[in-house]
Amino acid sequence: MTVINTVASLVVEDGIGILSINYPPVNALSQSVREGLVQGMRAANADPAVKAVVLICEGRTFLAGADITEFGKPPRAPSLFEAQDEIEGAAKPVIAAIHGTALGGGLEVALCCHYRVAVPSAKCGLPEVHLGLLPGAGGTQRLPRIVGAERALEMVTGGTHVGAAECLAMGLVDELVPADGLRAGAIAFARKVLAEGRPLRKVRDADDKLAAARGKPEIFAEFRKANARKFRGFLAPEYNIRCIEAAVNLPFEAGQREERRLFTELVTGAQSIAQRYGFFAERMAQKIPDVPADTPTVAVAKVGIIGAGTMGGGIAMNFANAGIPVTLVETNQAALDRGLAVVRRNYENSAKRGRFTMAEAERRIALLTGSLDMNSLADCDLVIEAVFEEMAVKKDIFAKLDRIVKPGAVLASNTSALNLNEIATAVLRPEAVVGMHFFSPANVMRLLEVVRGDKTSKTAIATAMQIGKKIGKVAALSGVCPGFIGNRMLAARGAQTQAMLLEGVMPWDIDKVLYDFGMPMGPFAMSDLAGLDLGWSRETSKSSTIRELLCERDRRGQKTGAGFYDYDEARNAKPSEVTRQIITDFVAQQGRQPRAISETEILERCTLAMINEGAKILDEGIAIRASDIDVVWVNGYGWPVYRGGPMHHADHIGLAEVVAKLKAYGPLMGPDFTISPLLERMAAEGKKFTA
Ligand code: T1G
Repeated sequence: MTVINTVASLVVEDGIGILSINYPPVNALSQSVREGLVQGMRAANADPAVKAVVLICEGRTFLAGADITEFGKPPRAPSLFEAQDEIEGAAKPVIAAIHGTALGGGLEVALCCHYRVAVPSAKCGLPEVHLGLLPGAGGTQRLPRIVGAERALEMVTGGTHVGAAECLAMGLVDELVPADGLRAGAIAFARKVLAEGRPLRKVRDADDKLAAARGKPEIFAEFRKANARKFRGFLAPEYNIRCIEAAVNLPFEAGQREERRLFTELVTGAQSIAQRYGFFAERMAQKIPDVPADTPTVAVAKVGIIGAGTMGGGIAMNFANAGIPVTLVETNQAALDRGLAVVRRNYENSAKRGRFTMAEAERRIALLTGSLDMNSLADCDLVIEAVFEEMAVKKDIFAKLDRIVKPGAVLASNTSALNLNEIATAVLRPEAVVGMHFFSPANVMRLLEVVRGDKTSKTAIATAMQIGKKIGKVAALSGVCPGFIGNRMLAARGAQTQAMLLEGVMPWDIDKVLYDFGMPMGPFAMSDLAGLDLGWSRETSKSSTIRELLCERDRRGQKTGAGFYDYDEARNAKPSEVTRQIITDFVAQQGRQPRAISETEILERCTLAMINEGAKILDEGIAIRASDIDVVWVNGYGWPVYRGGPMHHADHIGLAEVVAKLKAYGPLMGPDFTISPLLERMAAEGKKFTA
């Protein structure tokens, strides 16, 4: 064996050179890997005993992309292009042997190989768009030459990981090899290539798939139109589309130059910096300083959920999707049947949309068992309470669970704001009690706020974080306070939006500012969607707030066809003159003078109030780090990922500027508003939250 460098080696077996990369954890294309590829290919090319080369990786995956930690730093030779040139320009066939996930630059390297084989569990993709980027090493030029323009558009703008079977069908992979025989299978394929005298096929030379799209600009116009809402505010998807257009309309070299030009613009831009920050922030959130990675966890083989309402049913689906059986407990048969029917309908709709087969939907539904008896939860490893947000109800349930559920199980509450420490007083094992706050719709929203009580054990925390990742959630740890991280900051924003209504601003003006900022919906549209009458009753209503006035007029939101907005039968919203009059009259009745408020003020009072509350959350130790706060807001509330999150946004503005603006707004921020001492201190010291 020839050791090429610390991460690469070359073995020659009966005429086949096996160039192997070993750079844990994901064989990212760091400088050492690039060097190993260049030197290894040169050695293989120069060795007359080598008739063909197999490029393979050790560990869990094939090359998983450029080393994201290198972005923003001075480039270090050799470049990825040099490595690709050594492969594509080789005088002998090079075969990529793919397992795990060949992603980004990893797939771009494989596309420079003459052939590609993969095990059935392998996946290929160009997910750079999730980093605010585009494939910058020829991916946008080579991929459409194999799969065609339309499929390439979907792959580069969706950043999806495509399974090996589909890659084979598209021609992205030439052969599937046995799951437990990648190396042998790749060598056998290399021998076949030699025996059959197959050509040194270069993807860059293929043109027939591009010719099919040439002279059809409508392909791109229709794709842009169909995805306008999804791509709203993002730069990277549009730049990816332009690269595929370049592949169709320009020679390879010119197309690659356009790709590099657009890549350079993106990689230095604020959006990609924010999205790369978010990539690492999600992974950092998994790390809890005093709960080490080897903390013992509870193996979760069976889950119990109390409450089969919207949340309970959605939570149950997460576990069924991961193949974990769930027992759903309700208080009466009608509620149980209703809950299970909603779950069934959700699965059937997903199957109808082609997300998976109806057989798969039935398999997941079969993992859900309904019960009216809490004793059926006795053997659960994890029980999640998802009932009405009422402390007495929750404590009663936990007291019963304490008597029923086996020792060692984790007892979780899905409470969105209540004091977990008080809930834990209801049991004799407070160390087993943890918060697992899912976000509605629980089977869709990625965020899981894991709440650590004063007595919560490290095992309970580690288990909640681990199972959260297993069911595809992004977990972030919160301490106990009203609203934890996300809802506490939402309340801080709400104080400003409610105050601005009383200053004469219309709800739709506030919603527009936050929607244009990148939020999926404004706060008032959200309220109409959720229903204005949560916690409201006609008996106690006193026309003392705008919400009460609306509810008293049966304007309770989308469900009644009117709330802050008026809705047509398709639930399309439009500003309401009735609401305008209600607000105008109420403001006058309060003796307030309406004033014009600029869009800038609306945005700043909302976002700076959130940043200030985030600083307090950090200062109180409710959040471990600022980036966890951003993980909460991006994944739980739809803060635009290309703006990083409230704390990243604060750094983008500059903390000194944040403090100066808050001071300038002064009393407008409200009589109870105080600037976070931590924020002031960090601003004075020129520090950043997310350095
Ligand atoms: N660079 C650096 N570190 C990476 C990395 C990467 N590309 N991918 C993962 N890591 C680290 C990650 O931070 C974590 O570190 C550990 O590896 C395990 O990751 C030129 C410009 C491969 C599907 O976007 O999608 O190529 O926390 O927890 O859940 O055109 O990692 O342990 O210290 O995510 O098993 C394109 C990104 C780059 C792939 C594995 N490639 N990675 O998931 O493990 S840009 C990507 C992933 C590019 C070219 C362009 C996933 C994974 P730590 P993990 P996982």
